[in-house]
Amino acid sequence: MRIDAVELHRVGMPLVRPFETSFGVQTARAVLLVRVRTDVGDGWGECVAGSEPFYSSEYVDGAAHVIEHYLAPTLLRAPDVTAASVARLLAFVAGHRMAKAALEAAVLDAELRAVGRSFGEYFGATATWVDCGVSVGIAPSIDELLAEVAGYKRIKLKVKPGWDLEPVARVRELLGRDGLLQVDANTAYTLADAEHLKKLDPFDLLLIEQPFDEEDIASHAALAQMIETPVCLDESILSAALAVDAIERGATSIVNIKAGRVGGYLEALRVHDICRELAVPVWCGGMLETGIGRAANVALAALPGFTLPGDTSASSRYFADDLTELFVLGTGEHAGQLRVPTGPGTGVEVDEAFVTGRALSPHVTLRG
Ligand code: SMG
Ligand code: MG
Repeated sequence: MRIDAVELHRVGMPLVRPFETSFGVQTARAVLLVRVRTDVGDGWGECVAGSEPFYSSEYVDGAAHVIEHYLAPTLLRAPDVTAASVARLLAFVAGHRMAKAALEAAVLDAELRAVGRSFGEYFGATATWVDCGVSVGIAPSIDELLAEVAGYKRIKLKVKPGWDLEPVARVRELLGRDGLLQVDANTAYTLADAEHLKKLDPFDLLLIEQPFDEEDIASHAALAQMIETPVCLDESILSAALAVDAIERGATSIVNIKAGRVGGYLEALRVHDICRELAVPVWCGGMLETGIGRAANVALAALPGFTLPGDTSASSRYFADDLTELFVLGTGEHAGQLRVPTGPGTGVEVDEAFVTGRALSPHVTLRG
């Protein structure tokens, strides 16, 4: 296809409750969306970068800048673009995976809408519903935390030094032995904390996610030797090649897959495929996506290697309203699950009036 224009939209999405992680408290998302206008139709992609470079080095202003000045001009100049060619066309820019992923997703959305195929079908989804977990931020008190954790297939608690053993013990007590429980430290510890982290072993956690620095594969491998709780990398896994390296070094025995973090859904599929070959379970991470990113994540989570519930919560977990239809948990036999969209592209429709009404700044249109 030929890309005629790339639009950048910034939309303010207030959160229904503050979301606290080891790196700070978030009360709203300033979402960067890209729309590609092509000769076969339009497509939308969501950039998962945060407003500030705390989860990773990428952030919204940086992503918008690199798209405007480097990535979009390249796609606009290319005579023929497909989702499968986007990564190669943009490889001359180092890093900036979340920015690249947003463009690739928009191109894929346009491409699939034009032929009436869904993301799920294109990805090779095998499930029609996916199990959902919920990520629970650091809470002001344990009682407030306990009030939050109902209705999902598994609970993930955000932890940091000073907020770990006690909340984990209390939530384990509430869930009982069979409840699926895991923790995410977002790099808040160092290997010097290994003895302390070993005290999590009796709580029978599914995994501990990213206790140490993004670059520190060696310490994760060392920790995995010292504790019973499986170590799962998130921030460190920036590509399929890095996933293989971390697995082979014993630094991760379960992998969190986030398309934005690895540069797009196509690389996410490669992470899934290689992990499946290596018999390493994967699960779908979340970045507080709007319906655009959530739809694509749910489709990804429907692949056969996603054997653990993902951070694919209902929209209402984060937002009172959304720029697409809301994702609502199923009931009865589908309690704690979300249905995989089957409509063309992401399968959700973007409400343009919502995007305009919540715009944080006038949108930018780039043309070839
Ligand atoms: O989308 O449910 C979600 C968020 C899940 O905890 C979540 N994401 O490190 O896994 C993670 C965090 C990153 C986002 S924090 C701003
Ligand atoms: Mg994480």
